[in-house]
Amino acid sequence: MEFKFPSTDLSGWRLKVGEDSHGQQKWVYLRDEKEREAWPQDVTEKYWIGLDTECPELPKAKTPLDSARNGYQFYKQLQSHDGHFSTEYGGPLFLLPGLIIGLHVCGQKLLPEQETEIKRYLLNKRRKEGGWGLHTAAPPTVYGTVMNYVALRILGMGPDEGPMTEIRALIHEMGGATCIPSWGKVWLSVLGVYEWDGVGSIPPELWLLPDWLPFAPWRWWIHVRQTFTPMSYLYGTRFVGPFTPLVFSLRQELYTQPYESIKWSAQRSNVNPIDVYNPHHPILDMAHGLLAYYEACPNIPCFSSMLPLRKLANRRAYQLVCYEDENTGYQTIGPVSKAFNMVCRYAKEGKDSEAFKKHLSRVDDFLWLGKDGLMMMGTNGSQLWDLAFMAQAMVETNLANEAENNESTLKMLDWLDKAQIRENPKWYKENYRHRTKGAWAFSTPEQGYTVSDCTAEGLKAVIAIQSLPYAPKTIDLPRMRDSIDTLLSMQNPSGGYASYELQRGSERMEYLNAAEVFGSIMVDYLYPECTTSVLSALTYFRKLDPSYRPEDIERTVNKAIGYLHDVQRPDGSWYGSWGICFTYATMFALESLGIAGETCANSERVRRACSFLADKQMEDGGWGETYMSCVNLEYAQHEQSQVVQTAWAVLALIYGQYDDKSVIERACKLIMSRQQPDGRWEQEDTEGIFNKNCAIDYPAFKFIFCIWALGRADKYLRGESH
Ligand code: LAN
Repeated sequence: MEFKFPSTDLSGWRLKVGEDSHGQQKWVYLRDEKEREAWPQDVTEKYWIGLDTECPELPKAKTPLDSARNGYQFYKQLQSHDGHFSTEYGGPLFLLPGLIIGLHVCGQKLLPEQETEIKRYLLNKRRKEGGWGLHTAAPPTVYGTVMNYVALRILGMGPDEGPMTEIRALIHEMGGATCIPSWGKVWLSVLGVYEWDGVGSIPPELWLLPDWLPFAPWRWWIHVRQTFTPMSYLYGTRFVGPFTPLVFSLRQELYTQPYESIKWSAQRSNVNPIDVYNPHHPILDMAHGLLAYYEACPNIPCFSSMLPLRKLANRRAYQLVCYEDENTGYQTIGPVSKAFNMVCRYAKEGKDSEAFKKHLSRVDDFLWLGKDGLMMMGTNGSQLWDLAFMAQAMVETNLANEAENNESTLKMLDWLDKAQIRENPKWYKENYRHRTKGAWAFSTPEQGYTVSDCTAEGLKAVIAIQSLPYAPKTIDLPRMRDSIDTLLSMQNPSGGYASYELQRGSERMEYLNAAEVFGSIMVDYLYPECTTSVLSALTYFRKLDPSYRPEDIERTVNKAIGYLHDVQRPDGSWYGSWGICFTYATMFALESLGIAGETCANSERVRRACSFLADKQMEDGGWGETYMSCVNLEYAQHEQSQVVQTAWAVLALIYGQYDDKSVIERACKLIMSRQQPDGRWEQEDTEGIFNKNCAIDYPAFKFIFCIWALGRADKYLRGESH
């Protein structure tokens, strides 16, 4: 029988915004025709699902500003009633399987329509080589292929249905699931298709260590410790879900030898080299070797006295899981900890507990229906991040002053107002959190994590909109000062800024990195992107309110500039860790240096950075870098120019006041030539990255940055500098 790709009736899907908390977005399926009629699909829904939006053709753009205006004319239709622009945030392929396994072991199922759309997504994202990689742009690995195969099986695909036989053959060809990376080993053990004995120790006892120890976990990067904590609880309690027929079947399907004959203790550091970005350091393997003795203690009668320690440690890890849940409205910091924490709460408190129910009620926040199906996003959205840039672009291009855009701009201010975090977290010191008062999070205030550059861009957006003659001063000075206090609290001694917190430990902590697929994750590193956003925000703020902490701001600004100078590469560029890559970071660097007064006219560094970019312009006038730049730390040329990177380069050159205007002119022509008659730009290659090795998409960037660059270029080419 021929295999039919699963799909639901796409006209039944709607996006609900702000139902449970500010900025929340979740897709719901209406089964009833009457309901559908009462709540018709809008442009936002049709656009993201890939249906015809029937948007009108706009007058052809003659100038870059016309083109920017058309771009916003289109993009404005994707603005929600609450003011933000709901956006897909996909790319990573290791997130959905965690959620699917997690729900399965807790005896839960998503709605049938959600399941169908997830299957469609996974099958659409399968690579021509036959499996899945770490993210949609990468070739297959054991991690991606095994985890997504398991997800499809849990979702009801038969072992030989459609492409499953072929996928299984690939898994066997790659050595079977024994050599899956460590996070995969953990999920498979939770499901009962791997043995905990095959997982390197994840000791919750680390949470009993005194805080002064240089490797104590509170010093780790927040994402790593919030993932480690629930993992260590599940490991410490050796949690395994129910032994269903599916579990027994998967035990047969995933391996190249009978399950019972596998020597599990030999698998702890067995990882297929095609998966490895960051090999284990010998110190980690040594620690695991020693810990193996400790883990064996309960089996040796005279050592069972160790058990109380494990019990105490499990209790401590569980307490931290609860703190995190309560601090974030049960969303947790991100999608990995979301699924792990949910399983912990189920394991300890059961399916009828309040906590577990609250977890379930916050699953949909992470799911997004795109044109290829339903995915799990990198976060519960990128609400603040997209909106903050769009707001600044609107003001800097003057589009915000055009009457037809006033309302939309004010809605953005309203969103920002409600999105600022007003207090520190409930479990602040108890959960080793950084302050949040006055901050903005990457997504929503409920998720509630301060990010240095999100706070900075949020503040810049507020300052920009509130400078408009028609805008109210909704966010008053005391509230801005709160966010300045947060920003000032986040600078590291070298002048640089990390992402969520101060850098709390030595970069040598990387010796303990057990996640073979990611690099540079163990502590919060310093990033030019984060530093530049803060630098720009402080510079704008002190013009607005020169009386507030002037010496502190002055010192912080100077140190930030010093840091940026220090990390500029000899070729003039900056390395980007969150966007691709040198083009991205160089844009941020030149923006903030420009605001602080450094341009081509007075700075050799800025001239060097501009020449770096100008040299990379392609024949057709565009720029294009692939995510391999981030992986290999070396500029990797894309075969095709990309509108987003072209826009970044244009902005960078304008910030640096580069004097060869023909370079900018050609770039604008390219961006304009790619604009569709209704004002949109089509999606091109992925724009973002994290942990050196995992690409992540920022589909709103093609609107935001093209509009921003074209609008600014229009002025620049006409000789106005601002
Ligand atoms: C993000 C997305 C936004 C990003 C920027 C604001 C762009 C950056 O400048 C600071 C760091 C931050 C907030 C960031 C950190 C890591 C995230 C949360 C992500 C890349 C989105 C997904 C990723 C998260 C770690 C994914 C889950 C995977 C694990 C390895 C736990």
